Amino acid sequence: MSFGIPFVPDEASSIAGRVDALFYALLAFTLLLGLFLTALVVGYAVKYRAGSSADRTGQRGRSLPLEIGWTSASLVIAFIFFGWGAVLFVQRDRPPSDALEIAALGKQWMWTFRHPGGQREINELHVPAGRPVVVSLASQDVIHSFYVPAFRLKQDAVPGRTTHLWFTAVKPGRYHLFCAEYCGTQHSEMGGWVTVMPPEDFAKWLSAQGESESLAQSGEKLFRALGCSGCHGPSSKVRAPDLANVYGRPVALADRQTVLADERYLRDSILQPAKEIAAGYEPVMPSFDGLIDEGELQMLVAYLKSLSSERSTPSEATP
Ligand code: HEC
Ligand SMILES: [Cu+2]
Repeated sequence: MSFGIPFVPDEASSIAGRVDALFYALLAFTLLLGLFLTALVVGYAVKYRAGSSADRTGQRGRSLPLEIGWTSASLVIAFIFFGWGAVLFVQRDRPPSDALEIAALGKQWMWTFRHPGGQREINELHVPAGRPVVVSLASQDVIHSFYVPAFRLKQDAVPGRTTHLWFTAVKPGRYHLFCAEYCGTQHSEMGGWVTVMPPEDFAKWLSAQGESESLAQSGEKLFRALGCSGCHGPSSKVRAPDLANVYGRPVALADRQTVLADERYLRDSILQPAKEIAAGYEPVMPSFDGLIDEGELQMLVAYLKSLSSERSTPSEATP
């Protein structure tokens, strides 16, 4: 639905057409309303111009049906647009569980990406067409925003948490990637390209990147290097929870609450262990805040996720 207008970017993701449909519907509606109101303004200006014989006594009074009519019509129209937008919002917020997971890290002033197989890219992201991809976004410093106009998608990368953006690219090509949040002096240079390839070409590209350690494998090495395994490993002297299968499960906390062990829980357990203590354990785990960077945190979380059978892990989902 680009109407052949050149300044509109390609519709390169499965959601782009739907975003545009809503945008153009809103545009058309506002235009019609604007024209209608302009017509009224001009019409009345002519009718009540100085010297005209129009009735100015105001005796015709109000029309109740008319007032109720236009008020409820506006309400209905507002709710239609609200519902339409809400449905799209929910769709763009729920990645399918079989999506290819790519870890993205924003830092002043570049985007770095890591594929499930460990392949790294900087300011370039290669993805297959026709397959859902979820980009998990973290920031090393300030707020950045991952923005691909051709996908009609934008998501902030916020320090201290992981956010997600998912898409199914539908059209092979090369599309601009931007940082859409002012993030310092070289903000305007923070960007690059997303290259969408037919699945066969993508598979070839991926294998041409050479053998590399997967994200989860890097995480496993860190898990040993940082001494996590000293407490969480099988031969540990400290009583610490077994982390196999922790991801995706409900965890009972010492304060009798229960939380789902999602990505948020894993990262908080590592950076702020005192915040949520697993029931039945002593709060002896040290915080790793400041000792590891965001990239290392992504690796650790990928490793912990790979220990879980609750969900197919990104590395298993690689073609
Ligand atoms: C000094 C021992 C010790 C070290 C080192 C340690 N942990 Fe822990 N960890 C614990 C204990 C004890 C708990 C349970 C109490 C709590 O929730 O804080 C725990 C809890 C956790 C949890 C929550 C588990 C659950 O079942 O809810 C995660 C995830 C975790 N640790 C990951 C790590 C990672 C990753 C590292 C290394 C970067 C690490 N731990 C290093 C002792 C340790
Ligand atoms: Cu930025």
